[in-house]
Amino acid sequence: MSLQEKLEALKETTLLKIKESPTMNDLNQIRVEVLGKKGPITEVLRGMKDLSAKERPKVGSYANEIRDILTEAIEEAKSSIEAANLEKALAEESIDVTLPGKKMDRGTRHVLTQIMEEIEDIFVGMGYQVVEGYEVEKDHYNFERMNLPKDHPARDMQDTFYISEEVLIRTHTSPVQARTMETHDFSKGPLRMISPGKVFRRDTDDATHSHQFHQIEGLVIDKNITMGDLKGTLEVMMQKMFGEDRQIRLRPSYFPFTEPSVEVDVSCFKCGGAGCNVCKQTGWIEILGAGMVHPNVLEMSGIDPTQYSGFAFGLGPDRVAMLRYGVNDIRQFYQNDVRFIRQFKGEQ
Ligand code: FA5
Repeated sequence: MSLQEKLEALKETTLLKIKESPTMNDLNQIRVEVLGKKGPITEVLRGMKDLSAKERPKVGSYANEIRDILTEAIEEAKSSIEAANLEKALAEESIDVTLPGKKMDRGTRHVLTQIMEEIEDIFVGMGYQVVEGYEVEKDHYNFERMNLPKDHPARDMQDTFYISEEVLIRTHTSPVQARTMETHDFSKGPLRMISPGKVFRRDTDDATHSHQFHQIEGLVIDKNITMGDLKGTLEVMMQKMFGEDRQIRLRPSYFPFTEPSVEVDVSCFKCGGAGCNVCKQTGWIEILGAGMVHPNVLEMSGIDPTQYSGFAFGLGPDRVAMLRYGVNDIRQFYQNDVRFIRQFKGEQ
């Protein structure tokens, strides 16, 4: 068999093998065996020196041609294996967009945050500013500036966590009043503020008391502010919170920082006044404390009580939430049991 015939046969058998090779490995093996340094084509090219001058270019170019044909055939076979692999992967990883999606659990704001934001919105709508104070507060602002000097018996109404003799964690949001009053510039208009926040008392935890709870304080100071303004403001608030036909009533009470002081009741939102379990058969629900700011409090904040007057009120959003949702134990708000919390979806 001539060299040319040998090369021709090699081409045919190799092309056949390439065709039948199912994997990249098989193809690589053929490349090494046939086209590699120890392969038959290299051998032919090496043996060229023994050929006659006439035969040499013919065999040489034929061997090169066959090497090119086989190299190309191997590359082509590799490409089609790669394409098939890609095709297979795409088919396996394809996404069925018609399958139902995985439901992501979304958190909600805590029910107390929801109530506080609702109350804030009502007052912001009436032109109040929202002021946040300090949870760690000075005795001076928490008590003294609220007309409760040291040893005043009414300090017993708010059993206090003291950090030092002069520093405590606030027992109510009223110190924010004192701080805001001393900096307010009345030449720019009346003072209308609310201050929502956390407060702390050494109360023994039970169904209606928590040692940590929330308050929202309200304060308005201007010339000629009267009890009528207080009553009208609270009436609007209660109607927005508990329904358009709510009424309120004021009962005399005592707070050292207001004079006169009142307890405010709202007509029962459940029975409308007839008597039920929510209002303990009275038709009325006690909802907050309020009054006209005591002249001493104004004076201590640098406001002339002969020129200015004001009203203040303080309510407990925890108790409001309990009433509205029929929660019978305040401690549930603080236990963070998701089965409880999830019931209050609010706005998402
Ligand atoms: C005050 O703290 C006054 N600073 C409110 C005030 C402000 C009156 C301005 C007049 C003018 P009182 O101690 O009553 O008042 O608390 C107000 C509200 O906080 C109560 O009506 C109640 O809703 C809530 N509250 C009081 N103690 C607790 C407690 N341990 N757990 C939950 N809520 C409480």
